[in-house]
Amino acid sequence: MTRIITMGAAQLGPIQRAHSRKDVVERMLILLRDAARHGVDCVVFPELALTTFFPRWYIEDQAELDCFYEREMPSAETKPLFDEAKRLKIGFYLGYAEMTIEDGKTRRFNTAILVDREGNIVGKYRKIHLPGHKEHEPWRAFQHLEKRYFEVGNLSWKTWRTMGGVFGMAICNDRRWPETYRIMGLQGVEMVLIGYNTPRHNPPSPEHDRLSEFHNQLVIQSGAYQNGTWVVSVAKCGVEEGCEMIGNSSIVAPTGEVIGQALTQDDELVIARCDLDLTRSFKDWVFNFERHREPDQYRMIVERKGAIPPA
Ligand code: CDT
Repeated sequence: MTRIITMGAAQLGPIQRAHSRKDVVERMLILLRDAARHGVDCVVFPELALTTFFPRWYIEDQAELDCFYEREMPSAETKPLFDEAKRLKIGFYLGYAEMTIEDGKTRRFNTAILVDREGNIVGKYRKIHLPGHKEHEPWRAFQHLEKRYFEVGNLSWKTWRTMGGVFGMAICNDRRWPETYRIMGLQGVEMVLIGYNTPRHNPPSPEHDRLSEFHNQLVIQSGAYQNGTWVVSVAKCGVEEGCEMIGNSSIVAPTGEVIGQALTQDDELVIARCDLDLTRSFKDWVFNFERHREPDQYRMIVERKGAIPPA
């Protein structure tokens, strides 16, 4: 038996600060139409896909900062993307900075939505692992102020039955943490969608810079295999406002193998036919959670936050 879904990793090259949402949506429409020509069912756009990666700057003026957030989805600027995707019958994942009012309080999240092939928003995820720092650290070549500009996501990781499979979402730094995949694995996920912005240079640990692509591959391939799921992981990349971000957008099979990968650091569409039933032999045998997991022995994972080595 096969359940094929054709996935498109819609990598975006750099978005400079001067680029408007309209400019970006036009680039997305080009990728979307290319996807349609190749019979793609669902495309994945990156994290914070509508603007430049603004956490690289310490911005004190709240009004200036707020320009990077979306107050509604779709908005007048993003509606053409929703309309065209619906017309072409293509689902999509879209990452954006969300500003919302909940219980009379303004809240800001690093968010992704999943839209089905009929144009309905079927799922929302708010990034949980926020990397970087909260205060201005002028010694850095550039800032990484996600901890300042976003709250920790409050929706956990869910999965949704849509487009013929069980879909889940994560955002960028989440992909480095095994808990991310396992929580979706425990909900039977078959297709994990991830968008990212990964600067090559990490100021506190520059000795890791040369390993950026390797670490990217390592985590998505292991996450896929250990949970018997497909992973489509998509970059915004290239040199954005003087800061280089890695590409390497990938489609990974439940075998752990990369079956499609971007070659550029620019707008690029990577396509793969993904058989959702390829998840079965992993979910039924080596990673049959019901048969082999021992949750009683894992209590420390939720009871302890930081490592405490023996005395
Ligand atoms: N956007 C994002 O989460 N980027 C991080 C950079 C880590 S270094 C602060 C990532 O994990 O790729």
